[in-house]
Amino acid sequence: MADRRDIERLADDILLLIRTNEIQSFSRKSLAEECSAKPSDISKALDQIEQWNYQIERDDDGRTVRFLSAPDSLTATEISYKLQTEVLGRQIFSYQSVKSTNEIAMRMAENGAVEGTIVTAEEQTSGRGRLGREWHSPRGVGIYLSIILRPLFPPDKAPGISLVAALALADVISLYLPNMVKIKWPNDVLINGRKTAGILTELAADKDRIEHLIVGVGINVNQEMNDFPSELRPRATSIREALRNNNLIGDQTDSTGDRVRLLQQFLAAFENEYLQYKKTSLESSLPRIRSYSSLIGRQVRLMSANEQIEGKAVDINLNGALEVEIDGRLTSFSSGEVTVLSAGQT
Ligand code: BT5
Repeated sequence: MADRRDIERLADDILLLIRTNEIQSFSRKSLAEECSAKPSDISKALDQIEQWNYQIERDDDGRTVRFLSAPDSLTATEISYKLQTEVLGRQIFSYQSVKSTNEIAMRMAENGAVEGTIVTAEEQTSGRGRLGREWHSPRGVGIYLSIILRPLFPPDKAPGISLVAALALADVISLYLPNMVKIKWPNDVLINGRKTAGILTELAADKDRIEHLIVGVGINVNQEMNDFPSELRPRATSIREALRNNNLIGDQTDSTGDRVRLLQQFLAAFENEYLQYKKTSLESSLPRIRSYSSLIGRQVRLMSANEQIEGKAVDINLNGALEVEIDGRLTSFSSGEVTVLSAGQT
């Protein structure tokens, strides 16, 4: 008699078989043969597949089976299916509810997890932003992802990674919402001026060597406005809201943002940017980062660890620092919190 783990493994095998041959119906007999299993276990495995919220077509007497659709769940099976990356997602750990995926990834990295390991969750109860702030992470509607990297470059090159991740994200979101996406240096992605995604890069390093680097990415995908706490509503949005506000979907669509696909697209885009960044820093990506920038050319107030300045943001340099003209002199900042002072975006 097969135990639960055996049934789950069989369900995985069947799933792979029927979804890679989506147009085909399979008889239970052929599934049993293909998977070297007993027909009675096939029924249990099909029940399991349905419990995982996959849609399958089982004819009346349950003799034939066909794959219909996968749930929009951030499971390792879904994320890895047809994932087009070499490194990112080599190991995938998917959770239902965690305090913070960055916290888990940091612990895994300390215990030797390989570069490219990713951690995802359907919900975070203490999602982290920068400087002790919170990332609102309601269940099932967003992407909460942490990526473990082990680059050989020196620690002072780490801050640029947030920008590179923001660039990958801006490119991917722009596939759905062309010309509406901006990057607010150093780590925010905005749609029509509202924050849609944030990046938190955390680092374990000594003076000249990075031990590991955790890139944490939170993306608002399917949130309705009511899903945001009231204080965030004026400043936040989700991809779904933006699509609807721009008449790119109807009100009735119930599953607009395919989170799995978006996550896979982001991982592929970020992998390319990361490999490029390791080779040439921001050299090749800077023109695109500049063109997405919501700050360049604007009068800004910047708060960094020990000062507050006002000036005109004129550029982002090769290290990813923001160059601000203050009383006719250029100063560059590698981190900080920026408010736009001139009319328009915040
Ligand atoms: C960030 O910080 O934007 C980085 C967010 C990183 C979140 C990811 S989720 C996966 C991984 N695991 C974690 O624990 N964290 C990472 P910061 O720039 O400090 O922005 C935080 C501010 O954004 C908050 O103080 C709010 O004002 C606002 N905010 C919080 N949740 C938001 C949301 N869901 N959408 C838009 N804005 C939000």
